[in-house]
Amino acid sequence: MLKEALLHIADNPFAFAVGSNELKVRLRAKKEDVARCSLLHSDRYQSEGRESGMALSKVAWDELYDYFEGIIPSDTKRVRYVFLLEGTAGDHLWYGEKGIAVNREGAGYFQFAYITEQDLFTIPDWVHDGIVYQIFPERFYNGDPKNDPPGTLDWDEPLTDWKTYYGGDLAGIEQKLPYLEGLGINVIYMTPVFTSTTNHKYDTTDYYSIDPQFGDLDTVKSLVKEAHSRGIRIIFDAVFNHCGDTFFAFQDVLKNGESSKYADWFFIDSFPVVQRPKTNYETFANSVFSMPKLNTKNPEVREYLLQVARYWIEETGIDGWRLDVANEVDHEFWRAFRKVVKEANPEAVIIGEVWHDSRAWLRGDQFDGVMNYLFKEALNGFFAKQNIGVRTFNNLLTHSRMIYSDQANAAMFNLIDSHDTERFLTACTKGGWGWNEEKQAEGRMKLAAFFQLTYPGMPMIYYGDEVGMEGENDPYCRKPMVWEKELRNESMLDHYRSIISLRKEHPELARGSYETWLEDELKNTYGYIRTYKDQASGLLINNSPKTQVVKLSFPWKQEGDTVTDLITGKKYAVSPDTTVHIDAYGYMVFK
Ligand code: ARE
Ligand code: CA
Repeated sequence: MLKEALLHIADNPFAFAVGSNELKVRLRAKKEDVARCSLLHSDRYQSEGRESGMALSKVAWDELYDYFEGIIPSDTKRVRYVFLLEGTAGDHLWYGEKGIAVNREGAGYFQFAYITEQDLFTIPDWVHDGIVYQIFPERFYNGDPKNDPPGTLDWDEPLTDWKTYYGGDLAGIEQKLPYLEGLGINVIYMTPVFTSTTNHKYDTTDYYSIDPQFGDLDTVKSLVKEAHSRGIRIIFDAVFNHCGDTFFAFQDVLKNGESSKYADWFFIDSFPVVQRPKTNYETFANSVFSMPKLNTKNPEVREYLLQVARYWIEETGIDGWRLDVANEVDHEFWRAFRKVVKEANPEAVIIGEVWHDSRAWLRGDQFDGVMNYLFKEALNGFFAKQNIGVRTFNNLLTHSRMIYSDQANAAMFNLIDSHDTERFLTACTKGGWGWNEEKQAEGRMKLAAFFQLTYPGMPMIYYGDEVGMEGENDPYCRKPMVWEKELRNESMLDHYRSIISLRKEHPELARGSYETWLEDELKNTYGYIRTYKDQASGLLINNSPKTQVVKLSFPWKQEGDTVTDLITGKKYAVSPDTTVHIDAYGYMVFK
């Protein structure tokens, strides 16, 4: 065995409690190097020699490594364990805190001292069944023309730049709840709605008021109440990294300079404050003068923002927050934020906006999940751009799951695009195999949506994707929602509706574990198994432009059983040489 590749740390994400009396452990080894992985465990105070044994299973692999997992039960919550590995060459090694050794004494033990209730990473149960719909309110539906800002364009006028208004608002979202309920989603995440000077509202003027273009406090209350009555939860966007330059505190600094009592709310290099051509204060990104960065080290700022977080939950009953530029705000602030939010509503969810490895925020003390851009990158490369194959696709997904605990993986917002990226269908038109392109792009988009809707974590649908909207990067990914039946892609909409209801009917598709079933680089076919309690489904996708013949084995079935493809209803007998034909860009679900 390659000792250098073995890795376990008695800490998240290699060891994490999944219940008050259950510790999940994960071990990494060189790929195809370890034939069997087991461990001995006991209470930490137990005398040696009285440990229980337990086998771990291989749950995933990527380019270089295999990953093994198991759940150690512990009545006392105090866990001591040592791994025993058997190499594919028949050699044995022990692995504990002291190191890797051929004899058990040389390895010592790993210790998970105590599973404290306070440190347990808990996410609301509803999250496991969450299907999210992202709305950019200015562009979803104009429910109240009376609040339209001057110069509002007609809904069907082409979008030509990023400063225009179309009149979308909260009343519009409320009026379209029946549509969303029919689609099958059960969570709405909307980009910011507080008073601000832009259409995107990421530059907050007033954290305590709803932008009059969108509505007011009553409009929100009514929306939340009506959404809740339909089983739909509402998530707000918290822009706490920066405010708008129209925010009262920054205005005071602009006016009073160094003597402003808000001077320390920001990061100002010198006085007087200069906004253009280059700011002498920190902002979002590079010198975005309208977005001064907030100093969350200052207790007044911290308290102010925490009160905002509490106020909207208590006042309107919203179900959580998505956190803008979350990785540029200090961890201490987010820890305090979690306390406030979960105290106000233990069922609320917290989703950070972090585009990269987010381990530092996903230990149970800050966020529940993040906007899963690692997932997006994998799907974009595989289905849309077609510049990675099955193996790389699997490697990227494995990596994105193995860096997190189960809880974090379940609370991900799994997106394929957003208001900050080109639309997925547009990305699909840029990849592929060069013939019959339009049809293919649609087929690949549908396949990607199928995968997104059958993967662990919360699928997040960006408004309009389900009706075939296209658009390049910001601002063209923010065009007004297409509502006319003649203009929308009905076949795409049917597809979304049917895969969403498939996910709801079969709990393993939402709540189940995930295992790679099959990866065929040449045929571009990929399979995965989802298992939850006594339910299992094997899913097969064909990411190639032609029909493929695939030989399948069904490890969760016996020879002589039958499996049914839930998509076509067709039955197959389980035998050592069961083969199936799968259409170009087709998908099958065997149960
Ligand atoms: C506007 C224009 C843009 C123009 C930009 C230049 O629309 O066309 O390029 O100004 O200044 C909001 C608005 C945007 C607006 C922006 C600035 O929605 O329309 O852009 O404010 O006024 C990084 C951050 C990530 C951030 C993205 C955009 O890490 O947090 O950049 N996303 C959030 C929101 C945005 C919002 C803001 C932040 C600001 O979701 O909508 O923008 O409040 C790599 C990097 C990532 C990077 C990503 C995208 O992957 O690793 O860190 O994300 O690229 O650039
Ligand atoms: Ca309006």
